[in-house]
Amino acid sequence: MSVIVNLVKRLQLILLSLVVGGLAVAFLSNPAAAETYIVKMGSDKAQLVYDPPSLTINQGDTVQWVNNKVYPHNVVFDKVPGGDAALAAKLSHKALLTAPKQVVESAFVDVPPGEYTYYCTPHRGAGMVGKIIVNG
Ligand SMILES: [Cu+2]
Repeated sequence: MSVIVNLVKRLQLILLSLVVGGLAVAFLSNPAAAETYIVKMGSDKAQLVYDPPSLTINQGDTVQWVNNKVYPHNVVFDKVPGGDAALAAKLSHKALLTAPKQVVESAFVDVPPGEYTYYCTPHRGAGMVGKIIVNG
């Protein structure tokens, strides 16, 4: 009788450790879901700015730029970590956006952490510059 009781106890312990282990693996291997952030091009008060001008995101997140006011606007990355010109070009949207609420987006997937700066070609002189900080 005690043999069976011991066996059941042992099986319970094994089952419990499997459940706990499984939960731990599921919890640790589930990365935070990727977010999508919106940057307005031209503030609601029609200032020549990106709103917000600076944005901190995580690797894997996406940024959408929405044509809001006083367009045309565009998004041209000039400085990216490591000075990678190909990466800067890939993230940029040089074509001028002329239609209301037009959207362009860049996914910051498989990119190095650090500061990414960009500007709007027609309004750079007016101070329309932006920054994306990608957390490592
Ligand atoms: Cu602009």
